[in-house]
Amino acid sequence: MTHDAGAQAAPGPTPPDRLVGLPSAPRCLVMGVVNVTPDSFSDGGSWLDPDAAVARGVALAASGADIVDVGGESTRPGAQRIPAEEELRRVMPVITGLAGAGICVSVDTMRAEVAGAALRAGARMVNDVSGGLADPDMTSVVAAAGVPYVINHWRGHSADMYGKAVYDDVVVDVRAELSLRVHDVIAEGVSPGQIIVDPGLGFAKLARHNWALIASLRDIPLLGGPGSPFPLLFAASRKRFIGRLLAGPDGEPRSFTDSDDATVALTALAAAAGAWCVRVHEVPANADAVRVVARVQHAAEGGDQ
Ligand code: PMM
Repeated sequence: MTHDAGAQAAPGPTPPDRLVGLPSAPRCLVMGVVNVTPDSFSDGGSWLDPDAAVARGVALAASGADIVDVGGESTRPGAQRIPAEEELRRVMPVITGLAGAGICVSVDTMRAEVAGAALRAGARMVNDVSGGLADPDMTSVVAAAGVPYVINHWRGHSADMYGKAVYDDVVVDVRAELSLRVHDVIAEGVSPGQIIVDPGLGFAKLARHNWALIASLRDIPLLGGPGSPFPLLFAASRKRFIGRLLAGPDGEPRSFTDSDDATVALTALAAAAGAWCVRVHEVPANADAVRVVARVQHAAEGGDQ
């Protein structure tokens, strides 16, 4: 697959026949994260209590999140899987509470059983970091519900993913593998208009792979076939490669919370490159950044003439 240099996903509101059920705005959207886990990268343990998690999701929405992403299984490097019952126990009260409060909820899960329960409780989209590879029943659940579906680039579970971080050309390879997944899930009944793609920063990728993908972000959604270019979800927030870039003189990586300013810089770059949505742990500065980018894009299109 070749790079389509110069092409980009068009900015502006989502067309009415795409991503049905989700908010739409003439800017990049913002997805706030609530990890209901004891061990996620940056916020593990903070929102394990259901009431605290619901309050966090409400606060994220109040501070500008268009969507709140609720996950119950950590995908940090080396993480071991948890039983489905435990994942359900963690996320269901939170999804029920947030959806009941009128918030647009996304469920971050690799399991069809969890996705189905979350959708029945009011979640409006499925964010599957495995892109349907972890659970063969996932696509039929998503297809039957007709909801938007995030296909994240993934090569295997977190326990051993770095052994799979081998690419000839990471941009070409990620696009080719995403393209295959998109083709397969469409063949399994998912509507092309409900597909969102994500380059999967940190998933079977070393820091240099993440930077190369970010440098070619405009090319990622151009996968050919029905639905292309696809809306792109960008999820760099607080990931380790940012902390490593910002390491102090002693080589110690910057902490997760102290890399939030760099996350905002990446949000601005992603929005300017046509990202549909950014997934972030701290919302306000990112919500400002996407508005600034949209205003500049408006001017660039001659909107001030
Ligand atoms: N990363 C994490 C969790 N969910 N979802 C998508 N679509 N893309 C990602 O890159 C992604 C994700 C892990 O990050 P966290 O534990 O800090 O939330």
